[in-house]
Order: sequence, then structure tokens, then C-alpha cells
Amino acid sequence: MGAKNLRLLNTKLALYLPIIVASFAASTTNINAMQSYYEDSGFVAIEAEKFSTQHLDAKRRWLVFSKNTPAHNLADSDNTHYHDASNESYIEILPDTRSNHHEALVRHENFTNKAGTMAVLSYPIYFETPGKYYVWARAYSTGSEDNGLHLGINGQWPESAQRLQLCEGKHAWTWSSAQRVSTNHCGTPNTIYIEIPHKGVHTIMVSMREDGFELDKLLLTKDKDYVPTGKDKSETLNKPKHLQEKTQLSKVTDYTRILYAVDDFTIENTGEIPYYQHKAENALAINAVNTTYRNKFAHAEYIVQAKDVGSHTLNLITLAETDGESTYIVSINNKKIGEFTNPETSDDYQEIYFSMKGVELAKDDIIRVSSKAVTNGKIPENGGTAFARGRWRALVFSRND
Ligand SMILES: [Ca+2]
Ligand SMILES: [Ca+2]
Ligand SMILES: [Ca+2]
Ligand SMILES: [Ca+2]
Repeated sequence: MGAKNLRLLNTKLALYLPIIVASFAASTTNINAMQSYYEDSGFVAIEAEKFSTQHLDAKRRWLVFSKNTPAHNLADSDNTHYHDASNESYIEILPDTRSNHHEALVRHENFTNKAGTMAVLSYPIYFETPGKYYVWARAYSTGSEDNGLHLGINGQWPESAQRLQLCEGKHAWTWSSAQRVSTNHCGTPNTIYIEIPHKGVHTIMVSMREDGFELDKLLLTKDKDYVPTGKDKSETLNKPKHLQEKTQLSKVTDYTRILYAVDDFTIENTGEIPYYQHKAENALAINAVNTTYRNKFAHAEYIVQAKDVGSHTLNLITLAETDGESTYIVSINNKKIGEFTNPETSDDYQEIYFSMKGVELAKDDIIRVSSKAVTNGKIPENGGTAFARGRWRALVFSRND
């Protein structure tokens, strides 16, 4: 295939792809949503590279590194370290123009003590359990000027979460929860923490202290004595659950009201042939075992209420059966507005839709749905043939087009 053909093919693919993605999204997940996390029994584990947003990144920016990341041309004093990173991926804040004491410290450029002012990342998390969480960061330091980080919550930068520091564990991914203080530049373990004020969604935030910082993972824990090791816990990332899909009235996509045969229609004293409620199929049906109930109409009624008044399209939803093709009549105050017969089917209880447009309803009108049990003579049963039971499921109101 020549380059021109390949381009044409790509163009076609580009045209088709959004349609495929859109239909997938509608049925399963909202694929446009940002990544977000949840607390699980007092722990939150975050892959740093799965941040939701980054702001204030004009001078320094967190960049994601993994096996397939192309080479960059930004100031940087070390090579990549994705091999031992959790999820084989991490973030580094670049350019790194101060990797050692010999390179000039430029405040608000390669260093800042002001938390929340440079390269601010956000991670939305749902917390079930409020309270005090110790924060651990898994980081990779190769020098003396790439090992400080600020943390925050909901746009606030509490003192207890500023200046996370790593001293030990150079040239390896290392966990730290130590806060740098003037009396101890390396800090004491378990001194970085965040207060979660109440149950709900809170945004944990990260911002630059020193450029060149490499961050693989964050761990929040309520356990003061917890010390993470290796890659530690798997990320507690929200994964959309499968939503309940409807199994009935599958072709009803636009409606103002659904009247269910079983729930909304009266079947007492409505005629000589009774309906019964076939709850398993959510339908009214006629017991055709009784031979006197065959080939005669049973009736169900609904009295129009004030909220139903107006002009509607009515859709009768029946259930087709292999045993026979039942006939249905819809009337208002004994005036027939529709008569329908189910088609033949090989699929028992297949929903069939019959439409009546421009139906005017006034208060106290009586809507009557009638049907009868019939046989098509095709399905042998007890020396005769089986009868379809005139089943129907609902009468659906929709707007007139
Ligand atoms: Ca680097
Ligand atoms: Ca630096
Ligand atoms: Ca670095
Ligand atoms: Ca990672």
C-alpha cells in the first residue's frame, strides 16, 4: 500500500473511530472523565502520573516518563528511572536547572518555598473516612537539589504538608513522609500529614519545591505506624461499575409517561373474559387453558387523570408468541382508536410496538386495552395446538411529533 493510500485509509479510520467510541461510551462508561481515586479502609494509593490537572506550569512542568516517552531537550541531570517505578511510569518536574550546589538557586524558578505557586497537580479522591492522613511519597533522588516537594488539599497548603524531604536512599525509588524543618533538614519520618475535614471528595495537591524531583506514587494512610515498602499497595483508582441496563421497553427512547399493564390498569369487572397478571413477564395475559377464554376479548381499563390531559402519541407494547398471533384493540370511551395483530415470531415474548398518533385525552376518559387468546395451529399441545395468551406489557405516552 502506497503512502497516499495509507493516508486515505487513516482518514477513513479517523472518520469512523469517533462513532465507535461514542456508542461504547453511552453503554458503559463516561470515558471523558478525569482519573480519580477513592479511599479504601484508611488508605489511598495514587500513581503520581495519573494526575487530573496541572496548573501554573509556565516555568516548570511535571512530565510523565515511561518506556515509550520520547527524548526531551530540557535541562536535566539524570536519565530516566521507569524500570523500577510502579506502573512503570512516573513524573519529573523539568527543566532542572539546579541539580547541585554549584548551580545557582533562582527563587520561583528552580526552587520555591511558597507551596502552591508552581506546577500544581490535583488528584480528586473520595474519602469515606475523614481525619488525619499521613502522606508518603515514593521518589527518586540523584542529587541534593531534587528532593523537596509540597503537598496540599483543596487549594490550601497547610504547614503540616509542606517541604516533604528525602535524604536517604539516593539512586533508588524511596518512600518518605519526613518534613524538612530548620533544626533537621532531613526531617523525621511520619511528620507529613493532611487533615480530611469531612466525608466526600477532596483534592490532594502537589506543587514544586525543587526542580528535578521525580515522583512515582503517593500513599495516604491513617495508620501512623505504617511504613510502605517497594511499590506497596495497588492504586485505589475509581473504575466505573457496569450500570444496570433495562431489559424491558427497550425501544422506548422518548416518553412522557409509562402505564404498565400490571401496575396501572384495572382488570376487575371489565368483561366476561378475565385477564391475569403474569408477573414474571410483567404483562397481562389470558389463561387459555380454560377453553371458554379462547378467541374472546379480555379488557383492562385506565381512567385518564388530570395530569394525562392533552394530545399524545400512544404506543402499545405487546408480547409476540410462537403459539399464535393475538389481536389487540385500544379504545377510548368505547371508540376504537387502534387495532393491531402481532406478527409471527420465533422469539417468545418479543416486544412488539404499535403506535397511535394524535390521541386527545380528557379527564375521566376510559382507555381500554383488549386482546384475545388465539392459536395458529402450529404448536401441538395436549392433542390440540397451543394458544398465545394475548399478552401485553405497557401503554406508553410520548409527545406528538
Ligand atoms: Ca531526569
Ligand atoms: Ca533541582
Ligand atoms: Ca531528576
Ligand atoms: Ca507510578
